[in-house]
Amino acid sequence: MIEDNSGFELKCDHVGLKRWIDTMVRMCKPDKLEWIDGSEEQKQRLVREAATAGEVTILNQEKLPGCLYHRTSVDDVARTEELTFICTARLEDAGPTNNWMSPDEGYRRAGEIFKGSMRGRTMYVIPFSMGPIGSPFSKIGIELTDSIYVVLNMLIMTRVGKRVLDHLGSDGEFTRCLHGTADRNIHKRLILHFPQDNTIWSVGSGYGGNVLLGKKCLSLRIASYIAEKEGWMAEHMFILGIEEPDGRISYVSGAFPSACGKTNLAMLVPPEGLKEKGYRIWTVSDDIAWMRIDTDGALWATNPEVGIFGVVPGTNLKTNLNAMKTIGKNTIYTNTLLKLDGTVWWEGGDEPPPSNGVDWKGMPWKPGTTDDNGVPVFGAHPNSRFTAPLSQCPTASFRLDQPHGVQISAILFGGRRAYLTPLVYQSFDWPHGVYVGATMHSERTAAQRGKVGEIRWDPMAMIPFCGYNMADYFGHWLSVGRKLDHQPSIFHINWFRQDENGDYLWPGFGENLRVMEWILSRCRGEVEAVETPIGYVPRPEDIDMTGLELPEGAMEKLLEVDNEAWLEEFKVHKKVLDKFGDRLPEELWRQHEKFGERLNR
Ligand code: SAT
Ligand code: MN
Repeated sequence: MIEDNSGFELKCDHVGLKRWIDTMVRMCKPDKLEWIDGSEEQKQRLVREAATAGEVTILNQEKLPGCLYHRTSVDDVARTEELTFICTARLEDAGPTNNWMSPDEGYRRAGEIFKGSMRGRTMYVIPFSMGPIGSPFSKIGIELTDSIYVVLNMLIMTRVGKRVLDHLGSDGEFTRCLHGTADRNIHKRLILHFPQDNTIWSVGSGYGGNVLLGKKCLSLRIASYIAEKEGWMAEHMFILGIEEPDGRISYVSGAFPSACGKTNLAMLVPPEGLKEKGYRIWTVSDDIAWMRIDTDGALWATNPEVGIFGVVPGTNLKTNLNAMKTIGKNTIYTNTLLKLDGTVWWEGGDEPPPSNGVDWKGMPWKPGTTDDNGVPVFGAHPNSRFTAPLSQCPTASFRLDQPHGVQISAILFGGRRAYLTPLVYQSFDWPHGVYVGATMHSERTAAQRGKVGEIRWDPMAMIPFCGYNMADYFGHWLSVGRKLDHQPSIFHINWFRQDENGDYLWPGFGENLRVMEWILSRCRGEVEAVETPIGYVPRPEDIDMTGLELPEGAMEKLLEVDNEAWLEEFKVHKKVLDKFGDRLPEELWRQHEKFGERLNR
């Protein structure tokens, strides 16, 4: 085994871990090995090295202290779902919504790309914990990577270093995460998950969602598989606390697809009109929730991460004041525009475009720049990202390190639908809520490669992230519901409904608190609602509109349930549920039938 002579070597007496590293070293053939201990000293050295190598740019330290800039390759700017596989022994264990490869083929194909790919490079060993170290919710991973950018991001996104290794001890369980940049070639890129081996292999990419293996790969794909076995839930959800003046805090979690506003909602600023009510918002998570049934029969949730990997474009003081306050220091910007003064700029921010800059592709850019076809060129990629410590967020919850998490009162499903789906509705009960989640559709965003705007079925916002057969995943949801003595109510929301002219009917952002208020009143049984075939919809007068004027008829339109249109959607539901054949839990067909009856009544 090659030695770590970086001066940061960690003492490790975990034989299984050492043996695995040894095998990976023999395959990838790095020149050096370096353990990441989590110290500031080591981080600073790595920043200097990455800057010298051109892997990151140190931004203007007066204006953006501790901030770095990075560009990915042009074809490596979002998750590549078509190159992401679940490698289980049997195809049916991955299910019809996942790309599948046999473990043998996966190890062989990726192994060929990994082979010798770290020659001349350093392999970093990152011991990380998803969740507070030692909490019953938490899991440990070890990521091997040849990218300093990955190391620097993992240091922000997860709990890293010696304390994790100490907790792991000499025989603790951990997820084996191997990442190699190789030559960042899309034709030699594979993101492979081996749930049965608790292993992840990612090669040929440098983009966040593909390479920060603690995030989607471990915390959702591998964790969802483990969670089903162990009886808990790993979900693509934000967690938000709403504190009322009497000090009572209610926590809500919600699953929206990538780039549909989880981050904005998780740190919302109460709108002017509701200021008097004295709400205070607490951000627990903006992307992932691990949830457990506790001995009190309620559902408790933690955020396995400690950082935010958020979409930059569109972020400004009005849309997300708290994000703006979070990303002014110690932040890594990826694929934004780089200004000549060493700061960054993006579309939809607060500042006017600079007269000159370098765009996300590394090309000179000025306002009005177009490509060969005359199409305007963005300065920042639409999926450009910031990586920032959640602790810097003014609304960061004081319970982030609570090993026990927070108790969830309501669960939200949501997405982008220009038509059809009302602003908010409540499911009749837990099994109906599971049906709502299992059949939800949303418009595609820039967070995944593919055609933006196209309507995509995305059950529980987990379609790209469920590590096993989704029929079994729905069954698991139903079973968790049966075990809960205190079931959270399940709602569906849509901030993106449009009028005939394509204008948004709802202002969104901070105003969404008005909808959250209704949701909490429903949870407490304080307010009546209108029963419709899809669920309970608010009476317009029950949404507090103090200080917010909507055009005449907009609220009615926002809450409208168009029976004809839902009958069409009902047919689509059948099509998606049919994909699972016999494996789909009977209960979902029962829900489907009941839905049909309600629509035809
Ligand atoms: O790219 S990530 O998967 O990390 C972010 C997202 O798409 O939700
Ligand atoms: Mn996400």
